[in-house]
Amino acid sequence: MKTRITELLGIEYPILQGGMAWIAESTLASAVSNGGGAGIIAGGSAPIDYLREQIRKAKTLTDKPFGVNIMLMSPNADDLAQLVVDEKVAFVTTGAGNPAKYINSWKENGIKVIPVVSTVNLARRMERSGADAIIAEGTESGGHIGDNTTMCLVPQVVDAVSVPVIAAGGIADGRGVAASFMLGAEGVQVGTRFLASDEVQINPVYKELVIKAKDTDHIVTGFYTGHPCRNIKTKFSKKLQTFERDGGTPEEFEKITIGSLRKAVQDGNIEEGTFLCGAIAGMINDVKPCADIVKDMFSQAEKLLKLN
Ligand code: TUI
Repeated sequence: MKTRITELLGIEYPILQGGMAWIAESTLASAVSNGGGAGIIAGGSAPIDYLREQIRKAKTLTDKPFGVNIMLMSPNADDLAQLVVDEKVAFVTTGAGNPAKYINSWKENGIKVIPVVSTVNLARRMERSGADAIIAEGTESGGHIGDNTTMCLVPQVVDAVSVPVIAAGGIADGRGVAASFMLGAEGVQVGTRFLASDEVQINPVYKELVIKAKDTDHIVTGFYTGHPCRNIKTKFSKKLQTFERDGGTPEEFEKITIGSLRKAVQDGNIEEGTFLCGAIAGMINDVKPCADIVKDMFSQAEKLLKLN
Protein backbone atom coordinates (compact mmCIF):
# COMPACT_ATOMS: atom_id res chain seq x y z
CA MET A 1 0.00 0.00 0.00
CA LYS A 2 2.20 2.81 -1.28
CA THR A 3 1.04 6.37 -0.64
CA ARG A 4 2.67 9.77 -0.30
CA ILE A 5 3.06 8.93 3.43
CA THR A 6 5.08 5.74 2.84
CA GLU A 7 7.20 7.78 0.39
CA LEU A 8 7.63 10.73 2.74
CA LEU A 9 8.71 8.65 5.72
CA GLY A 10 10.38 5.72 3.96
CA ILE A 11 8.13 3.14 5.64
CA GLU A 12 6.38 0.00 4.42
CA TYR A 13 2.85 0.57 5.76
CA PRO A 14 1.24 4.06 6.00
CA ILE A 15 0.65 3.90 9.75
CA LEU A 16 1.95 6.16 12.51
CA GLN A 17 1.78 5.16 16.16
CA GLY A 18 0.11 7.80 18.32
CA GLY A 19 2.32 10.05 20.45
CA MET A 20 0.80 8.91 23.73
CA ALA A 21 2.23 10.87 26.68
CA TRP A 22 3.85 8.66 29.37
CA ILE A 23 3.30 5.60 27.14
CA ALA A 24 5.07 6.00 23.80
CA GLU A 25 8.72 5.26 24.67
CA SER A 26 11.59 3.60 22.82
CA THR A 27 10.48 -0.04 23.18
CA LEU A 28 7.04 0.62 21.72
CA ALA A 29 8.27 3.03 19.05
CA SER A 30 11.00 0.69 17.82
CA ALA A 31 8.59 -2.28 17.75
CA VAL A 32 6.18 -0.34 15.52
CA SER A 33 9.01 0.84 13.25
CA ASN A 34 10.44 -2.68 13.03
CA GLY A 35 6.93 -3.83 12.07
CA GLY A 36 6.97 -1.53 9.04
CA GLY A 37 5.07 1.43 10.50
CA ALA A 38 6.34 4.69 11.97
CA GLY A 39 6.97 4.46 15.71
CA ILE A 40 6.89 7.60 17.82
CA ILE A 41 8.42 8.60 21.14
CA ALA A 42 6.13 10.98 23.02
CA GLY A 43 7.63 14.10 24.57
CA GLY A 44 4.63 14.67 26.84
CA SER A 45 6.00 16.85 29.62
CA ALA A 46 8.97 14.57 30.29
CA PRO A 47 12.45 15.93 31.15
CA ILE A 48 14.81 16.48 28.21
CA ASP A 49 17.51 14.15 29.53
CA TYR A 50 15.02 11.29 29.68
CA LEU A 51 13.87 12.01 26.11
CA ARG A 52 17.44 12.15 24.80
CA GLU A 53 18.04 8.77 26.39
CA GLN A 54 14.86 7.34 24.83
CA ILE A 55 15.76 8.62 21.35
CA ARG A 56 19.25 7.12 21.64
CA LYS A 57 17.83 3.84 22.93
CA ALA A 58 15.40 3.65 19.99
CA LYS A 59 18.34 4.10 17.61
CA THR A 60 19.88 0.94 19.09
CA LEU A 61 16.59 -0.99 18.77
CA THR A 62 15.75 -0.17 15.16
CA ASP A 63 17.47 1.02 12.02
CA LYS A 64 14.08 2.07 10.60
CA PRO A 65 12.75 5.66 10.79
CA PHE A 66 10.96 6.74 13.96
CA GLY A 67 9.64 10.11 15.12
CA VAL A 68 9.04 12.24 18.18
CA ASN A 69 5.74 13.81 19.23
CA ILE A 70 6.00 17.26 20.78
CA MET A 71 3.14 18.21 23.09
CA LEU A 72 3.22 21.98 22.65
CA MET A 73 1.71 22.78 26.05
CA SER A 74 4.75 21.22 27.71
CA PRO A 75 7.14 23.64 29.44
CA ASN A 76 9.93 21.66 27.71
CA ALA A 77 8.59 22.17 24.16
CA ASP A 78 11.36 24.63 23.15
CA ASP A 79 14.11 22.32 24.40
CA LEU A 80 12.55 19.28 22.76
CA ALA A 81 12.19 21.20 19.47
CA GLN A 82 15.99 21.66 19.58
CA LEU A 83 16.71 18.11 20.78
CA VAL A 84 15.05 16.54 17.72
CA VAL A 85 17.38 18.65 15.56
CA ASP A 86 20.47 17.69 17.56
CA GLU A 87 19.51 14.00 17.44
CA LYS A 88 18.54 14.16 13.73
CA VAL A 89 15.15 12.53 14.32
CA ALA A 90 13.42 11.53 11.04
CA PHE A 91 10.11 13.28 11.67
CA VAL A 92 8.12 15.23 14.23
CA THR A 93 4.42 15.20 15.02
CA THR A 94 2.98 17.94 17.22
CA GLY A 95 -0.15 18.22 19.33
CA ALA A 96 -2.07 20.56 21.61
CA GLY A 97 -0.99 23.76 19.89
CA ASN A 98 0.46 25.51 16.85
CA PRO A 99 4.09 24.54 16.02
CA ALA A 100 4.59 27.28 13.35
CA LYS A 101 7.56 28.93 15.11
CA TYR A 102 9.63 25.71 14.94
CA ILE A 103 8.82 24.56 11.41
CA ASN A 104 11.55 26.46 9.51
CA SER A 105 14.30 25.15 11.76
CA TRP A 106 13.04 21.56 11.51
CA LYS A 107 12.77 21.72 7.74
CA GLU A 108 16.22 23.30 7.35
CA ASN A 109 17.53 20.29 9.26
CA GLY A 110 15.75 17.75 7.08
CA ILE A 111 13.13 16.79 9.67
CA LYS A 112 9.69 16.01 8.24
CA VAL A 113 6.92 17.94 9.99
CA ILE A 114 3.47 16.46 10.61
CA PRO A 115 1.22 18.54 12.90
CA VAL A 116 -1.89 17.05 14.48
CA VAL A 117 -4.96 19.22 13.96
CA SER A 118 -8.59 18.99 14.97
CA THR A 119 -9.88 21.75 12.68
CA VAL A 120 -9.75 22.62 8.97
CA ASN A 121 -8.59 26.14 9.79
CA LEU A 122 -5.45 24.94 11.57
CA ALA A 123 -4.79 22.39 8.80
CA ARG A 124 -4.71 25.25 6.26
CA ARG A 125 -2.42 27.34 8.46
CA MET A 126 -0.07 24.38 8.95
CA GLU A 127 0.16 23.76 5.22
CA ARG A 128 1.01 27.44 4.66
CA SER A 129 3.70 27.19 7.37
CA GLY A 130 5.35 24.32 5.48
CA ALA A 131 3.96 21.10 7.03
CA ASP A 132 4.86 18.01 4.99
CA ALA A 133 1.63 16.20 5.93
CA ILE A 134 -1.28 16.73 8.32
CA ILE A 135 -2.79 14.39 10.90
CA ALA A 136 -6.53 15.09 11.08
CA GLU A 137 -7.55 13.85 14.52
CA GLY A 138 -11.21 13.21 15.27
CA THR A 139 -12.81 13.40 18.68
CA GLU A 140 -12.87 9.58 18.90
CA SER A 141 -9.18 9.77 19.89
CA GLY A 142 -7.85 9.24 23.35
CA GLY A 143 -6.39 12.08 25.36
CA HIS A 144 -6.80 15.75 24.47
CA ILE A 145 -9.46 16.08 21.77
CA GLY A 146 -11.25 18.52 19.47
CA ASP A 147 -14.97 18.53 18.64
CA ASN A 148 -15.26 17.12 15.14
CA THR A 149 -15.49 13.39 14.39
CA THR A 150 -13.00 11.54 12.21
CA MET A 151 -15.73 10.85 9.63
CA CYS A 152 -16.53 14.57 9.32
CA LEU A 153 -13.07 16.08 9.81
CA VAL A 154 -10.90 13.92 7.51
CA PRO A 155 -12.67 14.60 4.16
CA GLN A 156 -12.89 18.31 4.94
CA VAL A 157 -9.16 18.49 5.70
CA VAL A 158 -8.44 16.44 2.55
CA ASP A 159 -10.41 19.00 0.51
CA ALA A 160 -8.68 21.95 2.19
CA VAL A 161 -5.00 21.04 1.77
CA SER A 162 -2.84 19.48 -0.92
CA VAL A 163 -0.30 17.79 1.36
CA PRO A 164 -1.15 14.20 2.31
CA VAL A 165 -3.57 13.68 5.20
CA ILE A 166 -3.34 11.02 7.90
CA ALA A 167 -6.60 10.04 9.62
CA ALA A 168 -6.66 9.58 13.40
CA GLY A 169 -9.32 8.77 15.97
CA GLY A 170 -11.24 5.51 16.24
CA ILE A 171 -9.05 3.43 13.92
CA ALA A 172 -8.03 0.02 15.28
CA ASP A 173 -8.41 -2.53 12.47
CA GLY A 174 -8.42 -2.90 8.69
CA ARG A 175 -11.97 -1.61 8.42
CA GLY A 176 -10.89 1.68 9.99
CA VAL A 177 -7.91 1.86 7.64
CA ALA A 178 -10.07 1.16 4.57
CA ALA A 179 -12.67 3.71 5.68
CA SER A 180 -9.95 6.33 6.20
CA PHE A 181 -8.67 5.73 2.68
CA MET A 182 -12.19 6.10 1.30
CA LEU A 183 -12.34 9.49 3.04
CA GLY A 184 -9.21 10.53 1.15
CA ALA A 185 -6.55 9.88 3.80
CA GLU A 186 -3.22 8.44 2.71
CA GLY A 187 -2.29 7.06 6.10
CA VAL A 188 -3.58 6.42 9.60
CA GLN A 189 -2.42 7.24 13.09
CA VAL A 190 -3.28 4.58 15.66
CA GLY A 191 -2.94 4.86 19.43
CA THR A 192 -5.34 2.76 21.49
CA ARG A 193 -4.77 -0.48 19.52
CA PHE A 194 -1.08 -0.36 20.57
CA LEU A 195 -2.11 -0.23 24.25
CA ALA A 196 -3.00 -3.91 23.78
CA SER A 197 0.38 -4.89 22.33
CA ASP A 198 3.13 -7.11 23.70
CA GLU A 199 5.73 -4.36 23.64
CA VAL A 200 3.86 -1.44 25.25
CA GLN A 201 5.36 -0.55 28.63
CA ILE A 202 2.27 0.13 30.73
CA ASN A 203 1.00 -1.35 33.98
CA PRO A 204 -0.91 -4.63 33.31
CA VAL A 205 -3.97 -3.07 35.01
CA TYR A 206 -4.11 -0.47 32.18
CA LYS A 207 -3.90 -3.14 29.45
CA GLU A 208 -6.63 -5.15 31.15
CA LEU A 209 -8.91 -2.08 31.32
CA VAL A 210 -8.50 -1.56 27.55
CA ILE A 211 -9.19 -5.21 26.73
CA LYS A 212 -12.20 -5.41 29.05
CA ALA A 213 -13.68 -2.07 27.92
CA LYS A 214 -17.12 -2.17 26.29
CA ASP A 215 -18.30 0.31 23.66
CA THR A 216 -19.59 2.70 26.32
CA ASP A 217 -16.62 2.50 28.70
CA HIS A 218 -15.01 5.81 27.79
CA ILE A 219 -15.71 9.27 29.10
CA VAL A 220 -14.52 12.84 28.46
CA THR A 221 -13.35 14.86 31.44
CA GLY A 222 -11.74 18.28 31.78
CA PHE A 223 -14.11 20.19 29.47
CA TYR A 224 -14.05 23.34 31.49
CA THR A 225 -10.26 23.38 31.87
CA GLY A 226 -10.17 23.89 28.08
CA HIS A 227 -8.40 20.56 27.64
CA PRO A 228 -11.05 17.86 27.40
CA CYS A 229 -9.49 14.39 27.59
CA ARG A 230 -11.05 11.08 26.60
CA ASN A 231 -10.25 8.29 29.05
CA ILE A 232 -11.50 4.94 30.30
CA LYS A 233 -14.61 5.09 32.45
CA THR A 234 -13.62 4.27 36.02
CA LYS A 235 -14.96 5.23 39.44
CA PHE A 236 -12.37 8.03 39.45
CA SER A 237 -13.24 9.45 36.01
CA LYS A 238 -16.96 9.30 36.82
CA LYS A 239 -16.21 11.19 40.03
CA LEU A 240 -14.36 13.84 37.99
CA GLN A 241 -17.32 14.21 35.65
CA THR A 242 -19.70 14.69 38.58
CA PHE A 243 -17.25 17.14 40.14
CA GLU A 244 -17.31 19.25 36.95
CA ARG A 245 -21.10 19.10 36.68
CA ASP A 246 -21.50 20.14 40.31
CA GLY A 247 -19.41 23.27 39.81
CA GLY A 248 -16.00 22.23 41.18
CA THR A 249 -13.41 24.85 40.19
CA PRO A 250 -10.76 24.23 37.50
CA GLU A 251 -8.12 24.84 40.19
CA GLU A 252 -9.54 22.05 42.38
CA PHE A 253 -9.85 19.80 39.30
CA GLU A 254 -6.17 20.43 38.54
CA LYS A 255 -5.27 19.50 42.11
CA ILE A 256 -7.14 16.18 41.95
CA THR A 257 -5.80 15.20 38.53
CA ILE A 258 -2.18 16.29 38.84
CA GLY A 259 0.09 13.31 38.24
CA SER A 260 -2.87 11.13 37.32
CA LEU A 261 -1.45 10.05 33.91
CA ARG A 262 1.68 8.73 35.62
CA LYS A 263 -0.45 7.03 38.28
CA ALA A 264 -2.35 5.20 35.52
CA VAL A 265 0.58 4.23 33.29
CA GLN A 266 3.19 3.32 35.89
CA ASP A 267 1.18 2.31 38.96
CA GLY A 268 -2.09 1.06 37.41
CA ASN A 269 -3.73 3.11 40.19
CA ILE A 270 -7.44 2.66 39.56
CA GLU A 271 -8.41 5.02 42.42
CA GLU A 272 -6.45 8.10 41.25
CA GLY A 273 -5.21 7.37 37.70
CA THR A 274 -6.42 8.80 34.39
CA PHE A 275 -6.32 5.98 31.82
CA LEU A 276 -6.38 7.82 28.48
CA CYS A 277 -7.92 5.79 25.65
CA GLY A 278 -9.85 6.21 22.44
CA ALA A 279 -13.53 5.51 21.82
CA ILE A 280 -12.64 2.33 19.88
CA ALA A 281 -11.34 0.50 22.99
CA GLY A 282 -14.50 -1.67 23.08
CA MET A 283 -13.44 -3.35 19.83
CA ILE A 284 -10.00 -4.37 21.12
CA ASN A 285 -10.01 -7.80 22.74
CA ASP A 286 -6.55 -9.30 22.38
CA VAL A 287 -2.90 -8.53 22.97
CA LYS A 288 -0.45 -9.15 20.14
CA PRO A 289 2.95 -8.00 18.92
CA CYS A 290 3.03 -4.55 17.28
CA ALA A 291 4.29 -6.08 14.02
CA ASP A 292 1.20 -8.34 13.88
CA ILE A 293 -1.13 -5.44 14.68
CA VAL A 294 0.30 -3.54 11.69
CA LYS A 295 0.41 -6.51 9.31
CA ASP A 296 -3.11 -7.76 10.17
CA MET A 297 -4.59 -4.28 9.87
CA PHE A 298 -3.21 -3.78 6.37
CA SER A 299 -3.96 -7.25 5.05
CA GLN A 300 -7.60 -6.75 6.11
CA ALA A 301 -7.67 -3.23 4.60
CA GLU A 302 -6.15 -4.40 1.32
CA LYS A 303 -8.81 -7.11 0.98
CA LEU A 304 -11.58 -4.61 1.70
CA LEU A 305 -10.14 -2.15 -0.79
CA LYS A 306 -9.63 -5.04 -3.25
CA LEU A 307 -6.00 -4.13 -3.77
CA ASN A 308 -5.04 -7.80 -4.06
O1 TUI B 1 -2.43 16.44 21.76
C1 TUI B 1 -3.20 15.54 21.55
N1 TUI B 1 -3.54 14.63 22.50
C2 TUI B 1 -3.07 14.65 23.78
S1 TUI B 1 -1.96 15.72 24.43
C3 TUI B 1 -2.07 14.98 25.90
S2 TUI B 1 -1.19 15.53 27.28
C4 TUI B 1 -2.38 16.49 28.04
N2 TUI B 1 -2.73 16.16 29.26
C5 TUI B 1 -3.64 16.88 29.92
C6 TUI B 1 -4.25 17.97 29.32
C7 TUI B 1 -3.94 18.29 28.06
C8 TUI B 1 -2.98 17.54 27.38
C9 TUI B 1 -2.93 13.94 25.86
N3 TUI B 1 -3.46 13.77 24.66
N4 TUI B 1 -3.76 15.37 20.35
C10 TUI B 1 -3.51 16.25 19.27
C11 TUI B 1 -4.41 17.41 19.31
N5 TUI B 1 -4.01 18.63 19.13
N6 TUI B 1 -5.73 17.40 19.54
C12 TUI B 1 -6.16 18.68 19.49
C13 TUI B 1 -5.06 19.45 19.23
C14 TUI B 1 -4.95 20.86 19.09
C15 TUI B 1 -5.68 21.70 19.93
C16 TUI B 1 -5.53 23.06 19.85
C17 TUI B 1 -4.08 21.41 18.17
C18 TUI B 1 -3.94 22.78 18.09
C19 TUI B 1 -4.67 23.59 18.92
O2 TUI B 1 -4.57 24.95 18.90
C20 TUI B 1 -3.96 25.56 17.82
C21 TUI B 1 -3.70 27.00 18.06
O3 TUI B 1 -4.01 27.78 17.18
O4 TUI B 1 -3.14 27.30 19.14
